Amino acid sequence: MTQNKKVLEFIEQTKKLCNPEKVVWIDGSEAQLEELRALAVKEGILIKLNQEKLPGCYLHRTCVNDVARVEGRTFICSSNKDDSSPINNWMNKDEAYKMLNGLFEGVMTGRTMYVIPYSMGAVGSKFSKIGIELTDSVYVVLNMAIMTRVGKKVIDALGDGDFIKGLHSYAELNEEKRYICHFPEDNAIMSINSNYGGNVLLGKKCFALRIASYLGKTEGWMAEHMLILGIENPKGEIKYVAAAFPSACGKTNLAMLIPPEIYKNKGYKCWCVGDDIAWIRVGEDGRLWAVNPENGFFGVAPGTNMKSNPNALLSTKKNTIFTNVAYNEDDNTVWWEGMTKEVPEHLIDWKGNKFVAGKVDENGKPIKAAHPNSRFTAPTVNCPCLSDQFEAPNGVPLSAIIFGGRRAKTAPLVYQSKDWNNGVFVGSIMASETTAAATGAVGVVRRDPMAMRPFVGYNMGDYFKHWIEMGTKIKNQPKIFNVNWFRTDDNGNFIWPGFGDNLRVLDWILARCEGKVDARETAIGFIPYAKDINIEGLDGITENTVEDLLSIDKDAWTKETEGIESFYKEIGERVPAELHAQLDALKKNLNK
Ligand code: GTP
Ligand code: SPV
Ligand code: MN
Repeated sequence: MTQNKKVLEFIEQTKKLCNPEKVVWIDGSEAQLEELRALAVKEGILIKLNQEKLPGCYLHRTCVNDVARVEGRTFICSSNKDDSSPINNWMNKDEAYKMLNGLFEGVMTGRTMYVIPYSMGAVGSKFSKIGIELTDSVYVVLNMAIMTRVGKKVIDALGDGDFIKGLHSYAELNEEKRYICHFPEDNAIMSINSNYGGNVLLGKKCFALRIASYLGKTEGWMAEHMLILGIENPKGEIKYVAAAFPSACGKTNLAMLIPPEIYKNKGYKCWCVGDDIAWIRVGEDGRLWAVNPENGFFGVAPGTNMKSNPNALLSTKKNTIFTNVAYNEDDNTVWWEGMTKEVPEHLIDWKGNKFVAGKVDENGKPIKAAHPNSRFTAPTVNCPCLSDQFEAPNGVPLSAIIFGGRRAKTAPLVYQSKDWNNGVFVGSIMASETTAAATGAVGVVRRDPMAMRPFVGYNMGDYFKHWIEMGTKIKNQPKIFNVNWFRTDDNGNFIWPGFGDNLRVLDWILARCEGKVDARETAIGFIPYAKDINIEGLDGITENTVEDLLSIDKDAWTKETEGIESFYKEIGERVPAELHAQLDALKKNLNK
């Protein structure tokens, strides 16, 4: 398929190491993919779903110990320990290669090794980058074929150029020997003993964030864990925003937002450019321009329904792979918690057992039919609100950057930073309650700067520095905001309705960008006047509720500054002086 010496050598070396029975090139043709789907069904890897209701759709169940990203077993491997920071895992690169080469030795014996040439970004665009993933997993091949552009056209575009090497084997799915390793100095990724999402679809978090963030630092651009959304006003003008929320904190939902009635009636429309990753560059006009390097959505299934996110649900109606959702025996379809009010009568849960509604586990917690981190892999073309700029080679210009997380109390519904460096500070102090997207405890508040804690490919202090430096290169800087859809009342219920109604907050954000609305300056930044958040047509929300959602608890924020201080300390001495100065200023302002 290619004369590219580096590609051929990579394949030869891997063949020697892993000893596959045969090597199959993925050419990207529908015929080949259809053959692989049939093979996966035959081998019990996929279940073919009702082809009338869900044409081209399949269900996959992972091993029960392999249901999310494993941050504890994810490593940046390089020559210098300082290339990473204490909040991420680092391994000496030579030791990592030695250990991994041991684990990969002969691992594909009797198996097929697939060669997946893939492009992150539209094939041939000058901002796109190419990777080759070698894997023994048909599941990975079929997911990569949705999430990225794959096949011959990519190899042709590569010519004799360079690429990111990716090697994956599900090996024995042994969690004790599971490693997701990144070699930024060598443009290489090695992943073993998992067969789940972000651990193994190497184009996504491994390449498009960890390796790409490192490339971005070296080359002067940014790879971010951000959705990209276009908001069209009644005059037909479209403004774009990018937003970074930690995993399972609402990116896909915001990216596919449907305007509330009163906005729809006025003529507002929203367009999805991306739901998870943004590659961002300074354009010739001095603005920031963002592209979504992916070609599919790997979205959280539970909670997705015709009310919360119809565009996501509609995106999964054809050519989609479902992972760890429940199986509906009655009509050979799928189900998950929050899809419909009524629980179908005959469900098989994500582990393959008969589901009994209301049954609890040994800790008294209700057993779920679908895993909380169950997902759909759906082609972007399925999305009813996909932006016509989705494949624009230069991407879309950003008016605003939005940070946000799950905070039950401290963070207000929305606030605006004072300037770029203050915005970088706001991103750096992001904190959020953990979710099921990664293994470990759920609901614990942890710092997750720019939603990149698990995804930055180098030292977090240097990453902050890169943000500060980018600011000096952007003539027309986007404004930077922070949002929190997740404040709760005394009973633990979310106060803000969220989802489509988040447009009401975006509306204020865009008005601020255009200098059309005043705001109140506070210690943490600019807060809206409650009257300026449009609550027309919202049940049970009054100006007082909004006032409450926007309130800032001085004591909580003072405590917050202590948390930030120790977090900066934990990252170490590379946290830039500019951010320490921002923290000092915040402390001073809170004491005023
Ligand atoms: P990753 O794919 O892991 O990066 O997640 P994500 O950031 O795309 O999160 P997603 O949009 O899938 O949402 C995750 C969960 O948050 C789902 O259960 C949603 O129902 C819930 N959620 C999203 N937006 C809102 C909101 O505005 N309000 C509330 N209360 N919940 C929301
Ligand atoms: C996330 O966890 O942020 C995801 C899912 O988008 S995964 O691809 O598994 O990283
Ligand atoms: Mn994500």
